[in-house]
Amino acid sequence: MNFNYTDEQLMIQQAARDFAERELLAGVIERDDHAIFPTEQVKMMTEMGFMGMMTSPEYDGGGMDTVSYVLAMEEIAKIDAAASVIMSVCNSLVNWGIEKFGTEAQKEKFLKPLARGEKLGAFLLSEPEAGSDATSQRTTAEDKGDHYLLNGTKNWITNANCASTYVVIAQTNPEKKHKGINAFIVDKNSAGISLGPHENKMGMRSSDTHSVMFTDVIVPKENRIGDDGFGFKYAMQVLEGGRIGIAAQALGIAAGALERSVRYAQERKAFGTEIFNHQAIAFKLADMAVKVENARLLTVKAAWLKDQKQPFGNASAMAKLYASEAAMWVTTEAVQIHGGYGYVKEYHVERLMREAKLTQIYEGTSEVQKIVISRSLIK
Ligand code: COS
Repeated sequence: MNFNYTDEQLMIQQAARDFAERELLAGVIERDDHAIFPTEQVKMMTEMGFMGMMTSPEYDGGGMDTVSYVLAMEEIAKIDAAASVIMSVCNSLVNWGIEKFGTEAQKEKFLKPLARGEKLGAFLLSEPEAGSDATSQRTTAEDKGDHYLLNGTKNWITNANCASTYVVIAQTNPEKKHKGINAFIVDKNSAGISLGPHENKMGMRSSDTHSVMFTDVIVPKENRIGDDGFGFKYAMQVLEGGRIGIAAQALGIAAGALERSVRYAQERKAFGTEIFNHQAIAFKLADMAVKVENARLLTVKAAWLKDQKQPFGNASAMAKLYASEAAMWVTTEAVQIHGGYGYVKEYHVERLMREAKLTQIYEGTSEVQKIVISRSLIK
């Protein structure tokens, strides 16, 4: 067993940390307040290769491993979790699935521009009535011979507006239930696609979230990913990888809250001494540090298993469950340690707490992760 990162992994971690502190920190409160998309920052992340970092060089990506991705995600999420989710959707929900299951033509046409960051991607699975119950897809993809006709509505779609390339999950043969579901690559500029208003969210406010409506959208047959009926399994496998990204994001949020709390506890005085010297605070920090470290170990292990081409679905569910619950707990304690200052925006921890909440919900709620983990116990 080797707990050391490679020189390359450490270099990526450092680059992400420097970038986040230099470029993301300054405007993060304002972007969150006014729900402003980080256009310039995303452009820089693209130039640094973060949007296609796990895609292989053969398809114009950075060819980095999942451990490097986790390290970069953690550093970016520490400062601006909304920027990190834009990156995680592109890397793990869109690019990875197309590279693993797409045809050569799909990779040439869609993956390469995504990996170069010229285009951003979005993954459209959730619907008004299909969140956790992902098999209940109401969006239909009618087989019309040489093309499919898409109709329906997708909800809470990250990158819905900024993306050019959608991966859409839809039902082709309802009588076959989940075995009738397909995954399609859809050009966002296709006729018949419209977006709902930007969602006014509790946290991750600057990420770009909308509902997306499809009305008789023509999708060429060659845009279907995998065999007919592969769509549900496709979504499940893509989410296995996605959950490592969200675990890393939750880890970053928790680690950011811990760092801020340690700093604050050494500056703030009460009862004649820095509050760090009060055991009530020091022990909170100790408990926070243990949770952050546990989250890191589970997340890096899931990433490592994926890099070793070993099964990682259960590990990613554990990492996502643990890291997101830890993030919620750690950020709540961080606000408590900061007292009144924690409840105002300038100290960042209230934002981290709002951001943590979403990690318990998206890409499978904590309860869904428990379904995955508990089922694996009796397999
Ligand atoms: N990889 C490959 N196949 C998988 C899979 C995985 N990780 N998980 C399930 N499947 C397959 C099953 O093997 C089954 O196939 P067969 O019928 O051929 O045996 C099929 O998919 C249906 O699986 P299952 O019966 O387990 O489906 P359930 O309806 O019970 O759903 C959960 C399982 C709840 C785990 C799933 O629906 C889920 O993950 N929901 C949350 C979705 C989500 O994360 N939404 C948020 C999106 S934000 S982008």
